[in-house]
Amino acid sequence: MATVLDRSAVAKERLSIGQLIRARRPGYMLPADFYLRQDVFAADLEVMFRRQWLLVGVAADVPEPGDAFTVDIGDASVILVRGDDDHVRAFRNVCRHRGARLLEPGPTTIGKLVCPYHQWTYELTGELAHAQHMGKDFDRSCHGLLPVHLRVVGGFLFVCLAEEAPADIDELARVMEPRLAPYDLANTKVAFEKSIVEEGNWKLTMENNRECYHCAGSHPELTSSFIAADFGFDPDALEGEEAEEVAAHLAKREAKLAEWEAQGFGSCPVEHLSGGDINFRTERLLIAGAGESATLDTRIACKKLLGGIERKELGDLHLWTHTSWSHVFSDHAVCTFVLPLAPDRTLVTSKWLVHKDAVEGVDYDVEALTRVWQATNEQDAALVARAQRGVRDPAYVPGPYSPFTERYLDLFATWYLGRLQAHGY
Ligand code: 3BY
Ligand code: FES
Ligand code: FE
Repeated sequence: MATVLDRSAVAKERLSIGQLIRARRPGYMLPADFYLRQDVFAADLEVMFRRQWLLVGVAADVPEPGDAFTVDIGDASVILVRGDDDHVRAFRNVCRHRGARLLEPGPTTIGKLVCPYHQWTYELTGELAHAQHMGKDFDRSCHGLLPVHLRVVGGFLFVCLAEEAPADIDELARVMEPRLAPYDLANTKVAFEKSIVEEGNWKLTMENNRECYHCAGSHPELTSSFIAADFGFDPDALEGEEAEEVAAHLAKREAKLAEWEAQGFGSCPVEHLSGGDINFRTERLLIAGAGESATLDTRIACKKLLGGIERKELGDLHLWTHTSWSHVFSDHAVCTFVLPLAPDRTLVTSKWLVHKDAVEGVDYDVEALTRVWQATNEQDAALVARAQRGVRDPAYVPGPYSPFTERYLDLFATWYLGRLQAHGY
């Protein structure tokens, strides 16, 4: 009862964001206002989205020169385009004349970027090529598109809207580039993609992804291939058959990692950075069953393997960032990233990548390829919406995280609050 009263007192007082940060109990979920308030959402957009490196796509989104797409980060829209020199660049999607939006959402292919308003025309390098009626003294070189930091890491596209982008993307690149190199994700194609608007705060989406506590209860498809124990378990709570299964998995894991290491694929041990600006985690995970891919039968879904890979059973090389999760298998990769739309709405986009020469209907079947993660995403969206509805209820008080299966949530929440503080909140 006391806690419910406390919560309404907080609501009446309306704590500042700094006070809210200090009100969070370590090891517990965040106070409700973090998931509900417009000013917290604005702070999140500023600190977690505009100043951070964000995974927003894959090189396969823009396979050929002239291919472009846009991504909206709050009010800011960014164009990603592959130039004639084959380099991918990013620009603010705002005309330097009177500010009109240049490109509409969605993929497109262009020779030059022509503003629909008065036809100012930009090269794919961002330079202003033509602007009629501006007089002979008009300096085109001062009116190029505003560049946005872009970094391609092993086929993943990261952008950063900050003037000065955090330098520790170098650390992510140092770790991920050799891990991703054998899969040659730059030479893949998007076999399928899907966006879902989740009815919840983006942090609930991320918290939900950072644990597999809910997997047994909610993900019948995913758990055919995904091993929840790799994301933590309470050793004292394991009994009988379950204890034996986990022990057998851990022994198999040791042997497998040693085998991959010996064969030159790399065991890719856990690297987890959440102390500075950037937050990422990567590891080569084992896959259950036949051990090949995140499919219902745990076998590859695409006959043509990624890169020059010949071995089907290479585990699941995963990468988490603070707004994304990706899983790379021998035959395909699934990359998912989030963009916040409102305090209680989040856009979640997944892309399934296969070798660029793989032929649909011959090498792969889209339904079989996407079945597990499509089902998982739908199930997760329902869980996030359920969590948001509960958090909005005046009876919500932050509950404790499991020290075993939810330790990444605690790390995430602690890192998040630290970032807000580092930026003056
Ligand atoms: O996608 C992921 O990486 C996480 C790991 C645990 C639950 N979720 C599926
Ligand atoms: Fe773009 Fe005028 S606003 S050409
Ligand atoms: Fe899930």
